[in-house]
Amino acid sequence: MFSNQIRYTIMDELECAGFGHYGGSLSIVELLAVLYGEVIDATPENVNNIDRDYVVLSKGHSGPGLYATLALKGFFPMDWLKTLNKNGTNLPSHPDKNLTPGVDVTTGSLGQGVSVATGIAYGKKAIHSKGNVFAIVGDGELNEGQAWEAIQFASAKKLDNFILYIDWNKKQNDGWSDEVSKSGTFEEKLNSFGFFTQMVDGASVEEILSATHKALRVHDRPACIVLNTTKGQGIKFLENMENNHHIRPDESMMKELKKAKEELKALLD
Ligand SMILES: Cc1ncc(C[n+]2csc(CCOP(=O)(O)OP(=O)(O)O)c2C)c(N)n1
Ligand SMILES: [Mg+2]
Repeated sequence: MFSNQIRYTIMDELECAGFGHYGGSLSIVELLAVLYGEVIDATPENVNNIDRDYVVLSKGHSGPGLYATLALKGFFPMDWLKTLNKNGTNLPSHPDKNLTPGVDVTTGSLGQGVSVATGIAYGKKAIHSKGNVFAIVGDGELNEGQAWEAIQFASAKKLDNFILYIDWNKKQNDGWSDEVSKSGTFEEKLNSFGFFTQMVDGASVEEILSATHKALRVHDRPACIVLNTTKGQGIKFLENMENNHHIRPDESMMKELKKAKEELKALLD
């Protein structure tokens, strides 16, 4: 399964780097598998085609997840993953469109990616270009007011070529999202902002795929899919860890992570 390959590759890449954003990279694995495995038409060959689909990873700290996916899809050599976040790398911890083939938008400053994504969707409409824009935003990231300005804009302009995925993993970098800032229910909220909104199990490739197909059939408004996920998804040891946002594993932690990686490897063979 593509999701297992992505998850294994993330674990390998971060092990090599010695530290990184495990939690938020792992919670979007199933989504990345659906987008790059089943839905979007972006390939290394059609990067210059304006009619292609765009993906904006607004929660840019999950770059290792995107890199694993792009490498597996042949956008750049798998070897590059060993250079994650090292001096001179093409894979900085947060995506940079000028450095990494397949990265559509430079992100990392939270909140901004949603604005850029709606701008691309609006631009596509203006020049009658085909293709859709898929944006991935974090639940903590939605504390940023700028994201809501973009959401209102998408609704006003009826951007039905825009799909927003909210990675509702309930945590941000320094605690539970609801304890940092009360967001309310994303599903109700996005509905009230004029989006066609669905909520799915974010660990289910089937549910994400079917919701995405449904969203693509909506032709009068933008769509939102709230992904009910777990931070550190798919690696029990990490799911159970309180602070799993950015980890620099000590020796005993590394042992656990290596064990989890080997278990994933068995699923690939
Ligand atoms: C504008 C801005 N403020 C603060 C940060 C630091 N920061 C990095 S990740 C993060 C938490 C993000 O939480 P969430 O969006 O829920 O991401 P996930 O749980 O998916 O990792 C913060 C505050 C940032 N990158 N950009
Ligand atoms: Mg979160």
